[in-house]
Amino acid sequence: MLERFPQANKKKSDEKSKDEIVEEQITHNFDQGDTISNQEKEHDIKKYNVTEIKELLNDAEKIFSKENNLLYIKKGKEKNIIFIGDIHGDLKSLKLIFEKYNIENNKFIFLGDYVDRGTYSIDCINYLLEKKIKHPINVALLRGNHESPLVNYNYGFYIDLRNTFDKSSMELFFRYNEVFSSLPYAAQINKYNVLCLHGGLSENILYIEELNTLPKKDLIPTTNKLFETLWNDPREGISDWGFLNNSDGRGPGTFLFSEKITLDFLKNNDLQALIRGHEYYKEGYKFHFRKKNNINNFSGSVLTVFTCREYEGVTPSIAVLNDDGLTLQSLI
Ligand SMILES: [Mn+2]
Repeated sequence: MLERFPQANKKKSDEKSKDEIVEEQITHNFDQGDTISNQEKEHDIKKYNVTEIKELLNDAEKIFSKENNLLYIKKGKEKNIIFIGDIHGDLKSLKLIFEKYNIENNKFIFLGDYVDRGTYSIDCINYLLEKKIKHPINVALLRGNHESPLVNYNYGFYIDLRNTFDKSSMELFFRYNEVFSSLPYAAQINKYNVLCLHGGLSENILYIEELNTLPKKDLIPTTNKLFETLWNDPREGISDWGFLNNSDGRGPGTFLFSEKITLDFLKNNDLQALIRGHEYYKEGYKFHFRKKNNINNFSGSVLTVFTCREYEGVTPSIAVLNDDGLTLQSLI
């Protein structure tokens, strides 16, 4: 279960050091990816050293510490609001987004899961933090369930840090995760009354303002309300009243939420729709449940967006919302 990609265990090596064997035991034999020199050839982006990363993290943390858990995004003169699902170390998707859409004229809502699984976790998170620092109003970075040390120790990010920074890796690992714990949990888009978050609705959150009462810097996270916000999934066909225990799926403490729960929640909070990431769909997106909004081309009350190209057979996608309605675009 704890593999980057279950079908992508490519590395074969006859000679393994003790360290490698220990790491493999921790990480269940996932592919360790390209070497740094290959990454540099492939992607013309800034490679940060340890000192520069610490500065980057300090600068980003100052911005995140001023943001509420529930971000309020105002649509101003920007042409589009762009929603980006799980990135998981996919630098190519990230670069395509900013090549296609000028950062000055659009707003970008990243729905979490920046590290783990894919090849370029460190590059992706550094690139995103750099964008956030330069354009704090136009870029929102929400927290995903992989922005937690218990997850990103096991699914690739920690090993990438080990491979790249050796003795500084543990210090960086903790520092990155401190900063991850200061990310906002959700965002509301004023003009369209859309709520964005990584996972889903939580049984114990009836009103979105409750997100602002949750503690910041909740590293693990420890509160059920936040844990479920980062982990839960919508699911068709489950009983109307509720939340179905998903221990067998994603593990203890996670739940599936129904159409009725969603429609009641949207109504109580005067929202039109929910946009979230967290789930892989081959098409790169999926609409869930009956439509309860008047947004053009939005054919459900929940939209899942998935943007990482490194899953087999996926069409990585983003969602673009403007006054004409919603469009889903593939990043091929
Ligand atoms: Mn996720």
